[in-house]
Amino acid sequence: MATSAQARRAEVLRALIEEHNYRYYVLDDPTIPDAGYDALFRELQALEAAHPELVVPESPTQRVGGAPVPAFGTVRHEQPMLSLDNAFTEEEVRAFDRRVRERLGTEEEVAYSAEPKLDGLAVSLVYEAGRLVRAATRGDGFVGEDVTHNVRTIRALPVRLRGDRLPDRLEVRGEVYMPRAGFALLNERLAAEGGKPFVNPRNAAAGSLRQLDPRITATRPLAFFAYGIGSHAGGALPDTHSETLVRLRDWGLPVSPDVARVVGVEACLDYQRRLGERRRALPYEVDGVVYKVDSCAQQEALGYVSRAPRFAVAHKFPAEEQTTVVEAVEFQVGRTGALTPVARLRPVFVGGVTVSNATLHNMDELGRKDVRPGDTVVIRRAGDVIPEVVRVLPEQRPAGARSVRLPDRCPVCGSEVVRPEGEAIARCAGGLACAAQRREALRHFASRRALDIQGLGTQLVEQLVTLDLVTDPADLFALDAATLAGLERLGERSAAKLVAAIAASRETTLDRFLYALGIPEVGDSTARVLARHFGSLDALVNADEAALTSVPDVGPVMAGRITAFFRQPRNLAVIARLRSAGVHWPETGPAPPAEAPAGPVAGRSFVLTGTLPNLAREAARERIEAAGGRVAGSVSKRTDYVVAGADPGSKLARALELGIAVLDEDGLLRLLAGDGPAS
Ligand code: D41
Repeated sequence: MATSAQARRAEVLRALIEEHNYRYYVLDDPTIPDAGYDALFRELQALEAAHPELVVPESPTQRVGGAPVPAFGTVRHEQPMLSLDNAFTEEEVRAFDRRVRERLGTEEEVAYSAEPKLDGLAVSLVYEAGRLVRAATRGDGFVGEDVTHNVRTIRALPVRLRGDRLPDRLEVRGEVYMPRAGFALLNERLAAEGGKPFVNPRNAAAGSLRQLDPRITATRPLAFFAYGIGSHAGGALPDTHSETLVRLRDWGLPVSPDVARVVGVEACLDYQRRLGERRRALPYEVDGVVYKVDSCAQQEALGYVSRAPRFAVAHKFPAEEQTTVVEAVEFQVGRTGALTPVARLRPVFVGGVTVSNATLHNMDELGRKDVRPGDTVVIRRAGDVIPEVVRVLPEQRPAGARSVRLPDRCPVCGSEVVRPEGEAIARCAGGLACAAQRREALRHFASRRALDIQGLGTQLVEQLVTLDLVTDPADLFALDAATLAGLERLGERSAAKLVAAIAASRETTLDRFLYALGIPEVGDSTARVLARHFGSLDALVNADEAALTSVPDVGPVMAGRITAFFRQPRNLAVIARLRSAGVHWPETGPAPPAEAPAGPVAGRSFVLTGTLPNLAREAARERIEAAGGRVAGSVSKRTDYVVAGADPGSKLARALELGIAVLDEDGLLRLLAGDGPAS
């Protein structure tokens, strides 16, 4: 038997852990490092293991999930869970607001609570005397499934409410969702285990919540935001919805930090536009915003139509996924000759624009997705990310649809196409004899992070290459205004401006110049590292593989690419011509032996991928460097941390493959603040 001191200690530990959970999940303001939290948790676990009678259902240790259930029970909601009317345009929202004011008989502007509309699963949670006793899915609005055993594993959700003025019985409504970062990690894990990935965070949340085995749910990164109260008994509630949300937060329930009280319909629309701009950087998926009349008295006066309240409306963002038909699959040739399969689509409106092409990345991806001309496919365009084919709808495949083969010859120049054994990427062997490669090399050379030649856009490059005015980047510096003014869509003024921009680009920096050369594998981060390390172009050109691999974050593959590039006489000739055309940069000479970096992440190597919710890429880099770390362009065994935001790329997959620690923005900031590794 546990002593009474041990029982008291268990209760203290539970309270401490709950307090830290609240600070972490609800206030987003943790006060102890993860290691301190873990120590408390382990102490409680040990105590409970030694004295099983101390275990209570609401103990934080019970979040790992109990025994599987044979089937879901059903739950009849005390108050039906209503649905929301949708508005797709600003006009529809203004019409909603007019109807509200007519019914309320007021000319005055109405106050609304504006909230992100999370793309998850609506649930109802019943708390009795502050304890979670029942959790149910929305179901058909009247009867849902009993998912109490699974909801208990969601760490963001209190199993015990805190604070005072608690009603005897409280039914909380909210959305269970999966944050994007967790979704990406889950899919990577499922793929590594040979499982089937989920198509989007919503499906992942639904699939995870509807598990018969709560031990599986416990491993899924589910989260929760409360958006209202269904019914309650005992105790008074606030008079407005926005105050209700504050009350829910005080009771320990997570509420979206992005809710706002706004007055009048134009402020609603403003809110929607602003959230729309942040949409892609939010840590969770939203499919719109919800406006709710803020005053509870006004809500009641407005009442309901059939199954939706008259006091609320969902203003949807344009859908990010749509289906359409693949009309053809063609191959595009890139800067390094890589052949990229591209689906030509029947035009479709998705993510706010009309899309008629989507990349299929490479042959492996094409094979995996098995996209064939004639197929009906799901297209996704999130934010300003390039549209992609998510998947084929196999049941809609027409009979006789033929799979796509890699062409033997480059579709642009007719040169041979080679695909080294085991590589995903097939390349045109034509080099600069291929107009597509010339065009892409020029575009890259002029791009923002390279020599940043303003006004040298895609169409202009296309003309310069087609008319054979420019073969390689060095030819750009021989162009004169008279020649340029003869081109389509380029007047004399723009021609003169472009000549000036080309001239101005002569003065550059070594890292920009290196990046502009388009050495395979060398992105802007690597170019920066190389420039700093070698200090002069000649030192880099003469470096052997051993000298290169001694540079932090340069591995043998990259070193091989770099030496191969500088062995090519054609590349050296282009460099020589660029220099004699006047392209120059300050040469600093070899970097002094680096001072031992100082700071919380001294000497640690980071790779950034995806869009972070708040920090721009440059800002993240500056903070990492200020804390003594460095940022590399690619993931290798020597990478210490990968920082992943929304829509991470292959770098995240590689990090997981290599077992490298992955951080989100929060984790990064905590690490930089010296809070110890948040893994
Ligand atoms: O974020 C959401 N998905 C959300 C859903 C929200 N923020 N508020 C909501 N409010 C309601 C009312 C006004 C009817 C209580 C909702 C939903 N309903 C809802 N979710 C699924 C069906 C209805």
